[in-house]
Amino acid sequence: MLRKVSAVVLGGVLIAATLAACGGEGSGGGGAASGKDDGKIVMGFSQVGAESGWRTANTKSIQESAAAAGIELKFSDAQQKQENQIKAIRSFISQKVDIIAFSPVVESGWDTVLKEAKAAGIPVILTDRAVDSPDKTLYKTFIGSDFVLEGKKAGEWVKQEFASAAGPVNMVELQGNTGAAPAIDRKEGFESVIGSDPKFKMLASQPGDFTRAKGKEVMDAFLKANPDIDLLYAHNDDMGLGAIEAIEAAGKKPGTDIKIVTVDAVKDGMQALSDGKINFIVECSPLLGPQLMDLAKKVLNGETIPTRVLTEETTFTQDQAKAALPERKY
Ligand code: GYE
Repeated sequence: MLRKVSAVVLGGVLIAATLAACGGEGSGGGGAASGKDDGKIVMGFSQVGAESGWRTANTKSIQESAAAAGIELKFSDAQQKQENQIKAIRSFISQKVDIIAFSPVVESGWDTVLKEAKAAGIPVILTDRAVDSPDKTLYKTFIGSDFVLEGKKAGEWVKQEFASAAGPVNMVELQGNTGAAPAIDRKEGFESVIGSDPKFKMLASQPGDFTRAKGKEVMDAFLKANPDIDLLYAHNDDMGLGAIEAIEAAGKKPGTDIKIVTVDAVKDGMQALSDGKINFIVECSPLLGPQLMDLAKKVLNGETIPTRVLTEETTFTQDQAKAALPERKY
């Protein structure tokens, strides 16, 4: 690991002076004497889980780019539980890693553990998903997509697609896991475009936890309760793919009888789009690893970095998916 004192000094002259005066704050504060200085950055990363194709690609991106950047990665899979993420972060703090990065499974409830990291002088980078902590000094930056914009793009497509329909357009929505930034924001973005038009009716909207299995189960229930669904908006490809199975099992044609718009554009989603079973996908890139490693190095070098780093993304129609599939990396 890096010598703790260098990270602390770079964090601010005042903090360094305070630590020196307290003799390095006992066991929790690190200090010049702790950890051998082999110049290698150690990053603790707490991942949400392995709920979707997006997440698998994201994990691969982070692991590969850590190796390429010469950063030692301590990787922990939280299996979609916030308590596991908090445990992992506490363990990273006690192992005195140089930097912590994580993708918060839900938005709320992080202040205490983030304060603990700050008190230990360990910088934190949020990747992929945001937290709702009012104290922005608890993390250095947030790198990831604009989920509200993604929801808006999905809504714009729906508006266009049904522009000449007399209405009502009966819609159902599969949300991501409750309380997650992409679930909250993708819903909000979509509603901001569609909500004002009385032609569009949201018949049902429920969490499908970003997984294929839950997407299928919830869509199955939607179909049983609503015989006349025109459109499904799924917050990710995996839930859309699960829903396709439910739609086919109900004897309907996905992409034709029920139009489908999803978010992510992972390979399986793009395949279904090019096969005509999905109608439109809003891209959300999971390839955050290289930027994360770059930012981590800059933070530890004391460089100023932007507090928000946005990912660039596009959208795909069925024809565009056909063209993009051969080159698709995830
Ligand atoms: O869209 C979904 C995953 O946080 C952007 O999480 C991510 C989302 C992604 O499970 O597939």
